Amino acid sequence: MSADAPTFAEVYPGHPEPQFEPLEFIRLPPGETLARAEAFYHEMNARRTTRHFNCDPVPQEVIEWAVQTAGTAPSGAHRQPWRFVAVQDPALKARLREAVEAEEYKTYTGRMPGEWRAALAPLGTDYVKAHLTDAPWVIVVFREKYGLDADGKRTKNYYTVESASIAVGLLIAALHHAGLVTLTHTPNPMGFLSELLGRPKNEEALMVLPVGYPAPDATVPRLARKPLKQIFQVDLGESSAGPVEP
Ligand code: IYR
Repeated sequence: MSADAPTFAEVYPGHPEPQFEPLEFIRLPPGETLARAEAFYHEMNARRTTRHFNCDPVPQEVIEWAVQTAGTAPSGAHRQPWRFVAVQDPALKARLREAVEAEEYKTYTGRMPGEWRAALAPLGTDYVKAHLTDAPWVIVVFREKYGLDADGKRTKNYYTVESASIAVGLLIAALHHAGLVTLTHTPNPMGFLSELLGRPKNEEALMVLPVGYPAPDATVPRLARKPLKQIFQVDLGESSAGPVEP
């Protein structure tokens, strides 16, 4: 860094110095780090998205811990621009399903272009969203597009899609770790979800995740995950990992 690097006061004129505290960190022996990295991969690789849920209850506390895990995600300017609305009321789930299916019906029977249809054919998804009423919980994730201060004035948020999507990733991992299944569902358009769940206009639904236990006869599409060599490159690709294959 050059000697004439700007000071904090020059970069952030008029702002108080940020407050720092020591990082709490336990450094693991390298062998344990490797073992944990591998074990976590195996745990997460056992996760599957299924459309077939049963109605066995899941305690609210479990959902709350998973949402707290999601809330540990990093976010743009630490704005934490996410809200998790957990729906368990059967009547509300039924209304949610009805509204989702009305949109999805239009998508699947009309507006879905041929290429998209071809991409989904191997997964066999359709407009019938029984999981929205079968699963004991449906978590609707909203991203806070902008903040509202006490006077109702808009405050800017940053990287809200990225931030809320990272939180969803952690949520999915937490639910799987807890022994539950979920399905990432992205109804389109999503506007009706704000109205149905009484969310303010600064929030926009991002994803819908039914959560619960799989039905005894649950199935999943037969599919393979891309191997490491297809998703990973080290440096310029001359290392043992080789270049990412097209
Ligand atoms: N949102 C629709 C369609 C859909 C789109 C993709 I891309 C998927 O991977 C799965 C479904 C639906 O939820 O059915």
